[in-house]
Amino acid sequence: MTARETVAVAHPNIALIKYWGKRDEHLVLPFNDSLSLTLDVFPTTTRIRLDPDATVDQFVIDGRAARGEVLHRATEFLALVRERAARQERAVVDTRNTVPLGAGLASSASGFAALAMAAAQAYGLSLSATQLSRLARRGSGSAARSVFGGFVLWHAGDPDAPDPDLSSYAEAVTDTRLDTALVAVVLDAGPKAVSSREAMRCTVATSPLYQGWVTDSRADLVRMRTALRNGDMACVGEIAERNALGMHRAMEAAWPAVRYRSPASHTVLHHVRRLRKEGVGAWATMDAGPNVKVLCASADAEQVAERMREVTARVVVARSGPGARLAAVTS
Ligand code: 2P0
Repeated sequence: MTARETVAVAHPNIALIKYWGKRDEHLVLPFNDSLSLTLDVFPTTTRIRLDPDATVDQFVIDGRAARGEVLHRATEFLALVRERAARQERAVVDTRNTVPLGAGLASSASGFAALAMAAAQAYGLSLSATQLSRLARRGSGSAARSVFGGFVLWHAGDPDAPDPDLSSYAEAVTDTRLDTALVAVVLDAGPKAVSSREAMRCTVATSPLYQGWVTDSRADLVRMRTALRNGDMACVGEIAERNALGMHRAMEAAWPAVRYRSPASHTVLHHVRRLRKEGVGAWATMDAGPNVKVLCASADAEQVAERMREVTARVVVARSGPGARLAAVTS
């Protein structure tokens, strides 16, 4: 038995152009490109050690043995890494999230990015960042983006390519100096009623608004890249808010309807619009939950956070953060 341990750290990311819906469930290939900001808060730290004597993988997440769907997805992911590395040993994995319970900052992105990096290293796969993002994608789509820091573009890829898996990966967007912040407004600490995986399936299969949203997202991405290059915060904010609200409208038009927006979410969205009318540069985005994240220029973050505290006590300011990294390899 080896005592060699690999430790990796990754941060969550929030999409400004969203990923919602897979055209290939197995390979986790999305319908559209997405663009995100990796955050500087709430890292996930994952430790992995291979155990040649073990017959199953062991996962402890935040001090508790993983089970059910979480364990299944993590084990399938390690099986993929083992297949690529032509190795057999099972692993002992310990993952610690620092995101406060229910803060609405997805831990599956940071979780699978950290696991991909730690597992690749532990099983002896030498991967470039691009290859690592492809691998992380197989665990959870949004994890492909957390491999990189700052603004990140995830290419949906080409379904007709000889190997579609190779065509879908993330990369850093470096042609911008826009210094943005995301002010997370935490409304609900409870677990979500419908998983995003299930909600995506339902939206793709039944929503009359879905294909229109995908088409809009492709145009949004082109305009967003120009706005980032120009350092145009207002344009970036507007595109992000419209893209997120369009995604939620598409889900809400599905059958059965997927509703992540609560009455409290609408109160916060209304408050953000009120701030804009007062001349404050603030734009909302939302993910698979009721919490709202408010995008603004970094210089305005404290003012925006203060104003958001008028509607809720729990507000967290995040800025641009780093990509996934190896923290240690010990023996
Ligand atoms: C995003 N979300 O772009 C979108 C917007 C939530 C709303 O990516 O099924 O956990 O594991 O690939 O990555 C959440 O979905 O989904 C997500 P899977 P994931 O950030």
